[in-house]
Amino acid sequence: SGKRLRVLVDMDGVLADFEGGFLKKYRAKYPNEPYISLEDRRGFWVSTQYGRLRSDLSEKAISIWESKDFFSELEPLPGGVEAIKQMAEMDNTDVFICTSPIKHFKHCPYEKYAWVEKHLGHDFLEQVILTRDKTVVSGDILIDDKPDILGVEPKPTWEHVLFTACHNKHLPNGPSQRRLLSWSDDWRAILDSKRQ
Ligand code: BVP
Repeated sequence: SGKRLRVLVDMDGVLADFEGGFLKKYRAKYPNEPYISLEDRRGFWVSTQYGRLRSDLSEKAISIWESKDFFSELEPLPGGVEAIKQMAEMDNTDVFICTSPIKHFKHCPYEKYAWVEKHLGHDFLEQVILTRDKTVVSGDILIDDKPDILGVEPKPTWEHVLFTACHNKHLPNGPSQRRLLSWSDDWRAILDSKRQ
């Protein structure tokens, strides 16, 4: 009953395994350099933590996700593809993938579309929103692993549901911030809680 529910789902760290894909390719390209295990990851920005490890490692990290085939070859995170397909088939529910491309635009935007076509099908390309500012996109829920989602709109329409990732799992939960622990968690209950 009531109006349709609009769900925005982030891509890196929620549908696609950015952290796992990064670490695998970083270790392959720089086998003699130190690295940060997924267990030791803290903070959203991989480049920042690598830069603190040793200042030259920030640019080495950046070189990984700026490389051709990085985004297209990311593995799906467990249950994500199935969940978003099921979400899209629910009554009165509109689902969009809302993702921020890197500013090195040679490969990333193209490969994000290629990933969606490969894993979710050609028709799902209609649901892709590429934006560097998610606060100007309207929706009821944004499922995203980035703890702080800021932009020019101080009062976004969506409730941010924090998707648990290696870099945010130790953060204390804010007063009102809800979490989705994984795609095995009860995402249907979170959606239902927003329906009128
Ligand atoms: O495209 C991803 C990778 C990039 O930022 C984008 C995050 O998009 P959302 O998940 O918010 O949609 N990215 C870039 C850096 C460093 C750049 Br310098 C990083 O450390 N981590 C990261 O995810």
